[in-house]
Amino acid sequence: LPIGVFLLLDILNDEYYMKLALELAAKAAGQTGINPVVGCVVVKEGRIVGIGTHLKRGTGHAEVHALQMAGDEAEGATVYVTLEPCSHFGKTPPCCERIIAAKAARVVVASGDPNPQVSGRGIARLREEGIDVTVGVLEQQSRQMNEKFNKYITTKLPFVTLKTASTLDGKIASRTGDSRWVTGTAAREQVHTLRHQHEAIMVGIGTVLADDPLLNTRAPVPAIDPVRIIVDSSLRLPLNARVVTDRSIRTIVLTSGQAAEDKRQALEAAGVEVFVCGTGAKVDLTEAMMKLGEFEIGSILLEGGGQLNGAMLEAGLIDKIILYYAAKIIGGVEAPGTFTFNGIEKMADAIELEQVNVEMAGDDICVSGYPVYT
Ligand code: AOF
Ligand code: ZN
Repeated sequence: LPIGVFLLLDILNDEYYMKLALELAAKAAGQTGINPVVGCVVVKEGRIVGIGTHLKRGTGHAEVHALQMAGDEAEGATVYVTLEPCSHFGKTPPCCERIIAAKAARVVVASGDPNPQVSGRGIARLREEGIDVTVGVLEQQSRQMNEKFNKYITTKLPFVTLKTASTLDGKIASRTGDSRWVTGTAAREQVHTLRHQHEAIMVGIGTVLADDPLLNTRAPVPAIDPVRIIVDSSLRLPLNARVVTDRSIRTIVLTSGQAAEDKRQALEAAGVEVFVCGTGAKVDLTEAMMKLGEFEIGSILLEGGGQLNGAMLEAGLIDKIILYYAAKIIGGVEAPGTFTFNGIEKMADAIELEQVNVEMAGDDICVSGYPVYT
């Protein structure tokens, strides 16, 4: 066979095992906190001898689990890992040293680790020991899978995904306030998967006063409830709201420097955490994101309503937008919309989305993309 064919087969093999490692990683999406999702597959002489996934922050990294399974078979093997093996002592020891100790011959990495404590040092350390390292196999998939981690680890700010459910004319409720239901069951189930995959869910006080939601995750199988975050500048949150009385989930209220001190104490006594953000009459959202980042909230699912969505967008704090549209039109000058803000003057100043994707969710349409702030 010509050499080109061997090279091609080699590439197909690398992608084959890396795809498996990515699939292992994807299953843990939402359960690793501020840590990335990572999968690892160890292959010796054409056989898989170890597999592993990072399951929870503070517990073993993917490579550790896979090498543990491989045991002595790891010697001379190829290690496929979706993220550059770490080189630092975090909550666990460095994976590159573990790979070196196992005497692996080759390491295939999907993408580099943007963590400033790693960022190329893991790969360099492996090469230093004479291990053959290939980087960039299915890199895009790995990066996309860790978009939340990538932002948080480089900025210490949470990755914010905005989700809305509206009619085709952009209304989230009718002019009488009726909103049950805008979209169908398939879209609503996807939203609960999104809740599972974010560390926190954030809504405005208007939504809480209108719907008294529980803001938990309700999926066909048990799933993780995100921390609840309520943006409430003047602390209008009633002490008998379900987000206050249900103590099974953490609730954080973001408020302004001008909110009443006695109400704040009453909420704290009821078990709610209150963060004062800025000195003005409105919550300083940029400061709020910095504060949440300091408290290790790495990702937030923003579920509006329109006022908060508009304010977050105007402040340039939304990273990803997922819009569900029901194929319905309801009109209503007073009917609330997805984004309530003063708006731009010229079409040329519109906030555009890039990497736009459109797909069906049951009978509803799902449009997603990443806003570009200029
Ligand atoms: C890997 N494999 O499976 C993961 C990695 O505090 P620690 O010890 O869990 O370290 C967390 C950092 O390690 C995290 O920020 C990221 O840079 C890397 N995560 N690395 O080689 C893994 N989860
Ligand atoms: Zn590691």
